[in-house]
Amino acid sequence: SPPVLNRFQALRQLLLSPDLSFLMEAHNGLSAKIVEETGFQGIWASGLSISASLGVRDNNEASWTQFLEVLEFMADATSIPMLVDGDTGFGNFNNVRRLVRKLCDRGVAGVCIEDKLFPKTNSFIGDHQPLADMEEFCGRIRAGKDSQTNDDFSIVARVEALIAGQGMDEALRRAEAYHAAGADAILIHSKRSSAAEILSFMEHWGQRCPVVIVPTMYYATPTEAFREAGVSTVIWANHNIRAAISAMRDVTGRIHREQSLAGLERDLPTVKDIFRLTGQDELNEAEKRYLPVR
Ligand code: SPV
Ligand code: MG
Repeated sequence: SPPVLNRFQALRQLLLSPDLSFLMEAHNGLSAKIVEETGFQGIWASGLSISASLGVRDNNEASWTQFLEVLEFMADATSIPMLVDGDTGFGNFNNVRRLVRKLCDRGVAGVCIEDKLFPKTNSFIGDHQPLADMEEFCGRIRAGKDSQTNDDFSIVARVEALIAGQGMDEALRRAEAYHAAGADAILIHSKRSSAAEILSFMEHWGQRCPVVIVPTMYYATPTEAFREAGVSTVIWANHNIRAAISAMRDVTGRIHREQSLAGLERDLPTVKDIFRLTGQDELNEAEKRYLPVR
């Protein structure tokens, strides 16, 4: 049987394996558990989703340590690897160094950093987002790689050139520079409703290193097209927070209208299900072992 991989090795393998892999968004410990028990091999800890779940904007309004607290709950709640959305790295190379060390400490298998400036703006907002200087961003990648305290920690460099309207040549130039700076994979992002520019990037890039994509806006593209293009990993980036919003609106609206729980109960997971998800049984067993018998 194959050797059991730790989480750092598992993410590395997911990125390097020739098969198409998938990361599913989660934004807290509970959603991370649901992603794991559904059978996903890895978690995307989305900045947008975690921010939204805290009721703030995806503009680094939550501090990086507040973000880290959420990530710690997510990592503790699961055993599959997590790729964390590290936004810009929360500053310059020095902030990236501290971030990477803390993520390694907490069992987070990898971080994605994007070539923009702190405080970041979500890629789907506005037209002309300023990009980081390419050399400066390479320094952030090198500093991150030099700071990882686990050899198998991964840094994914996210290229925002297409988002910023700077064209394919600039996207390829930056991807090449970030790869040379030591990035373990490139995330190429697009806000188009067609995957054409992503597929074109794949063609030009070849297989120089693993490529990660986020088909939020080109959602109608068949997954087979990504497989055929040689994409390493697809991130389903925000679909649990969006599902949570519709589920919460639905139940809150019904209770508000009906002023009763009678018609609702059978449509919801039971309280027992919550106990199961959070491992209540384990505590009951532990109490037998550790509490004095009275
Ligand atoms: C996120 O999920 O926070 C991402 C992906 O970074 S996106 O929202 O498409 O920028
Ligand atoms: Mg993000």
